[in-house]
Amino acid sequence: MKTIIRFFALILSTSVIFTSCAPTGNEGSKNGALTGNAAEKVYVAPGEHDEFYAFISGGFSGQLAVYGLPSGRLFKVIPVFSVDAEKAYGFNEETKPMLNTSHGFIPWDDSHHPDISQTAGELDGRFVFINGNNTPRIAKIDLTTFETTEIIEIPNSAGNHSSSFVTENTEYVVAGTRFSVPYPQRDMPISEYKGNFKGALTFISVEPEHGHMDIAFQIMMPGFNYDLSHPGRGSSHGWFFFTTYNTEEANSLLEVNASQNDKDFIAAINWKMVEEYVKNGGGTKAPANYAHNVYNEDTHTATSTMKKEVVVVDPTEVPGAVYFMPTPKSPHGCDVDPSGEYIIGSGKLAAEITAHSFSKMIKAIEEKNFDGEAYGIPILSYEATLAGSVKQAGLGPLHTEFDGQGNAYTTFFISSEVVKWKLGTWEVVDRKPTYYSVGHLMIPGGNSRKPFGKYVVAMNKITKDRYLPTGPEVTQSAQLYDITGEKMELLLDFPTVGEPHYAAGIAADIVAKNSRKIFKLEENKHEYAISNEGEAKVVRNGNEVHIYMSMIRSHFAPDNIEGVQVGDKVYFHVTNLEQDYDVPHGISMIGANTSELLIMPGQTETFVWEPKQVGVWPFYCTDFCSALHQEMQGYVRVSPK
Ligand code: CUK
Ligand code: CUA
Repeated sequence: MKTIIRFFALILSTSVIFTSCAPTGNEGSKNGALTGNAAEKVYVAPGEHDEFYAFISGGFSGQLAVYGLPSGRLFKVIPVFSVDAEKAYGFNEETKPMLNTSHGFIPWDDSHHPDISQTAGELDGRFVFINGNNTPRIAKIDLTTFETTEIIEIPNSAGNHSSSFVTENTEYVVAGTRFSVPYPQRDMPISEYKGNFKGALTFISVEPEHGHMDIAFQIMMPGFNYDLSHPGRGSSHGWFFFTTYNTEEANSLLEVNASQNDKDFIAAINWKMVEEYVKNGGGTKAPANYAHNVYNEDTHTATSTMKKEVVVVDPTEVPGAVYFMPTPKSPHGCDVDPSGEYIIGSGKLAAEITAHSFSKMIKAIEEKNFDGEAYGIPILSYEATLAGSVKQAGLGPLHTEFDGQGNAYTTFFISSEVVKWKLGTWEVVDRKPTYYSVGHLMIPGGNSRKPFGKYVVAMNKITKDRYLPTGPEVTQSAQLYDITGEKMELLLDFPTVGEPHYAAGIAADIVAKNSRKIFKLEENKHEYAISNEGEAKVVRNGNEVHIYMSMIRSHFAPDNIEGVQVGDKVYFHVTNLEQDYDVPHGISMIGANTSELLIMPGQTETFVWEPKQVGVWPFYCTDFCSALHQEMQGYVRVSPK
């Protein structure tokens, strides 16, 4: 066994070299399978709209990018976990609280897995949830405004990776810890990891009307790494599945310490049972410290609240709620097919894909077909839950999506390809190379009961020669394949923002019809809003100066401001009085330690300026808004103290 492990470890560590050669299945040209009418299939004529939205995570950019499919056109980068100067996110006073955490203001994160809210197992297009890995958080983006409207921090978690997937009525958005850590966090020797660290699986309830999030409970699991997760659906609704690795509980994963076990587990959680247990007073209210940040769309202002308590559940307290299913070789992806019957675990150190059967799992539980236990949690017999496996499919399987027509599509990182195979017969139907080293893939709706099985998007880790060179750093890349035929067909490469991990796609009409165009001025409840130029004013309060300013094509009011002194803290509260769609104005000040504000019609935003030098300092509109845009300007006179 050891030799095999070393072999895979070698492949993994040298995958870059492998993939820079022609990947398996490459038809010999740089375009792989490109056929004559690919251009036609991705062409969206000027003024026409795309058929799908794709929300592609930004990875280390911390953001979420919105693309159209099939064109691959980038529409918007939604700031989520990182500050964004273009939209003043994390710079203006209104959104700063969104990035508050128990560690203070954190201007960055690593965003991986977007998931769209569901009703009855189908995408409803109301919200996108996405995880921040580094300082564990889950964000919610409202798809009427395409803005981040809520962020909740996850206590007792670290490397919040098996997140943020939703149950089929969006009862919960679920977050699993990648790293197990001491619980409660404390100063202790790292070498005492085994048996002492815990892995928190967090179920965040989502209130149906506005989608407000609240941590319902955390299940404190044994100290493994919890890598990815997916909800049960259809027949398996009520369950949630998590891949694990490092079930050896090694505190150092140098060498391949952690991959000694031939099989790790998929943890199966009956969350309905745990929910019931907690409703009946089960679990322990434990002290915790985490931020809950909510953006209010009436006041256009976010508030951050520190929460102090969380309900934790020891899985052995709820017999029958948690099981382990042995799954070969450090499974990464954990994917559930549209019917809910098959749970696919992809052992990233394996050459095959493992499918568990949900109905067999239930039978094995009823028959107590166990193969031991781990920390009091029953381990189901491998043979008892196994539905089948796709043999010799490729090297390094990672993630699987479904087309709703009985086919599954799995990415292979090491052999750099997407492999199409059949659920139930486990035979490979087609394989196409990716350029290069694919991570996740996405079929719009592929993580629901009703996939829109028309395209698959592969998100690649390595780009190399696919675009014009741009110095040492080249863009990361996505590739679009047509999957309507028996064989996949490569249609398009397009660059991505940051490192794309997962993505979520949805038919455009479900979202577009609810997209909000404007905020009404008379409904603006911002503390410093004004509703007409007559209300514009400058108010001094000690060394604070509050400017209530308006903007409308093409002037500011007030536009000449005197009485400001060096050492003052000057607040610009600026309201855009426009009531036409798509007429923003922008503003900033020379030397202001912030970004510009780009203010949409009917909204108010605030920035702070602390002038350091006397003089008469101009300001101007930063968005070309009319023929008189260059006339949209003003002055602030700064006098000595
Ligand atoms: S992970 Cu990136 S390729 Cu964070 Cu979903 Cu598998
Ligand atoms: Cu307002 Cu340019």
